[in-house]
Amino acid sequence: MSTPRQIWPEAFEKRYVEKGYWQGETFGQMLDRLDANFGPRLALVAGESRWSYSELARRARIAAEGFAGLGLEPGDRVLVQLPNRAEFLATIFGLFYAGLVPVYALPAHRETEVLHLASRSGARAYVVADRHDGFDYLPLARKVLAEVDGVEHVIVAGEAAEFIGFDILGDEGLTTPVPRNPRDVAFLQISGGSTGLPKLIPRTHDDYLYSVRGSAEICGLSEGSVYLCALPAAHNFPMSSPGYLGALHVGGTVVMSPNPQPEVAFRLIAEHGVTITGLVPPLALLWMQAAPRSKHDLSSLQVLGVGGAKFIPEAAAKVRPVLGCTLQQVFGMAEGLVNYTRLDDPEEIITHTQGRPISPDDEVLVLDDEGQPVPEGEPGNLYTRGPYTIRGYHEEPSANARSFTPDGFYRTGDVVRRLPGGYLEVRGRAGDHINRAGEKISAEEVEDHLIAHEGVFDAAVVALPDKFLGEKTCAFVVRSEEGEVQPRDLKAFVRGRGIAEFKVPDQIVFVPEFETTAVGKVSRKALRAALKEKYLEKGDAA
Ligand code: OOB
Repeated sequence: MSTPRQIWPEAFEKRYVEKGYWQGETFGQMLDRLDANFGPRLALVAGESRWSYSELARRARIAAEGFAGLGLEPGDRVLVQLPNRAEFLATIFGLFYAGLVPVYALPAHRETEVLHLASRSGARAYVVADRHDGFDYLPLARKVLAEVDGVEHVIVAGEAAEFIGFDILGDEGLTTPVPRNPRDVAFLQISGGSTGLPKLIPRTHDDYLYSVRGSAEICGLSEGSVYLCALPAAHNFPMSSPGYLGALHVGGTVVMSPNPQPEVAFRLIAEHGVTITGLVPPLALLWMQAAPRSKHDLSSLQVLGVGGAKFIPEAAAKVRPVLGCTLQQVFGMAEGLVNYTRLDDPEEIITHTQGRPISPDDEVLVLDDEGQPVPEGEPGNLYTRGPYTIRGYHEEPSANARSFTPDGFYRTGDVVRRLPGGYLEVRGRAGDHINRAGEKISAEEVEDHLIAHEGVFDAAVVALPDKFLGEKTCAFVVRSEEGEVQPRDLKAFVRGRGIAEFKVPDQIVFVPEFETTAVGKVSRKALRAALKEKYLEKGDAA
């Protein structure tokens, strides 16, 4: 298993350093800086825990000592699957401090994704919670340990059973961070790409911390900011747009919400004077529905970031009247590029666009299908490269050939219009994934699970419009001969394959056959498009 790397051509590196984007700080050094600058200030509120910056640093240094004591070496990968709890921050900063590389899994991931991420990243350890959301992770941990070569240690937040508990991890704590090159990969994020299982996105200390600083500034963060982490902390959005890292960078406070539901989040907003948070569109809609009836005082909230999927202008226009705060649209991707509407933009821009890039050196191209630039205002395919956008996934030669141009632009798969001032409006997507409430689901991955059922001859998975989720998954299924399989059997079967619940198809439609052309099978892409069109034409997709 090769060590993840991320390399920009020398001329680009030079420019990014000269312009002050890459400042040569590692995450380990960042922790020391935060401790020195903000020691007694409140860094984190999570459940019963209230940690100052010094306390966060102390916990992270102890965890770092523990990780190092397990024999993990600088650069080793550690799979982290933790919900929004205090241990999340102690773990990731502990790993950084020990020179280790977190690989971020979502709490919703199950066996299939976790085994894949552990083996693909070459992880040597797995940090996981005992239970969350009614799911017991310990049997999964046993499986990872037994089945993934290379994973030697499991560290558990909560009841550790036979595994290593947080309480016995370290003792005194490391006193200085294990040195890393700021150009080294700091962590691996996962992509929500359109083919197969998630790909690994290597982000460096230099590139990522630039996006954190840039985001903190654009989002108006200061020492008085209180950021509510409502989405799963492993996501790029709550991590750095501006996220908990942005809030910590400026000496603000992070409040962890165990889930993003209004009844939980509103109480935290009122109790801790939350000033800013980030949500995917369906949750923003839910909050707007719940706010007028809520007994909690939400008046501290100044900024609501909404992103991950398209927020329609009609909904966007309601944010200020209903929640009394400024909407900030966020169009980002774990691969890099993040766009924001600016807080002082005219209302029209805030409600109708998905913002403009963080950096003057974010290069954005909008091209037609032949690779030619389209005129401003016309829709086209978005390509980008820049000081915090990766040049390739970890160990994915064929995906890299598809997803990156020879001169290093990332093909985002998004169709956008570029408007005056460099603002982007997201129009749709060329790629074949489903964006279900901000969760990206690969059609191919779900099809593979369906086809594994003996009652299924073939399956094609498409996105159907959904008022609340934005998109929902619909699987068109051709039964095998004499097959009797029913939708609920198929859903149970797919769930039983150990995948994240959000990937289980929302709807299953049986069709007698898939049309094929004279030359044989049509491309999956064309097939999905044809099935969807036919289904929507019938008008019963509501
Ligand atoms: C965020 O990151 P990912 O990696 O889960 O997904 C990226 C994709 C984009 O390529 C685009 O297709 C879609 O999600 N997307 C949006 C959007 N924000 C993301 N589509 C329409 N409107 C938006 N505002 O989703 C992510 C990462 C950082 C910050 C925010 C979101």
